[in-house]
Amino acid sequence: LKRRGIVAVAAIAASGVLAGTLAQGAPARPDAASLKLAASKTQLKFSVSSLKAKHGKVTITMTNPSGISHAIAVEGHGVDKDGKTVGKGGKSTVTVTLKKGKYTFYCPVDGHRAAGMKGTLTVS
Ligand SMILES: [Cu+2]
Repeated sequence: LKRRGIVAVAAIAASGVLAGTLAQGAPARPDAASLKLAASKTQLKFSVSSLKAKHGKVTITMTNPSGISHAIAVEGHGVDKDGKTVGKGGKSTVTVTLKKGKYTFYCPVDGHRAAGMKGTLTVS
């Protein structure tokens, strides 16, 4: 997460768009947030049950180290978007534009959300 954030900030700084803002400190609202999580190797769970992001464009990437296929999806406030379903070693990514509020991230594979493969994404 940290490394990606630095890369994103560096890219923005290189573009010069937010160079002035960055000179005064971290921008209050970065252009895009990049969140990462993983599926559990052994259970129908994610590595985290909550995520936070600033409003705007948010990308969530899930890595799947398990032998069961999983995906990442986001739902709430009229948003409902699924990433692709991936097997062991794969990555599922979803990019959404979110307003402030609470959303649910979950695995859209049949039965997985009900089994506990879900969490809360709080957007501020
Ligand atoms: Cu799943």
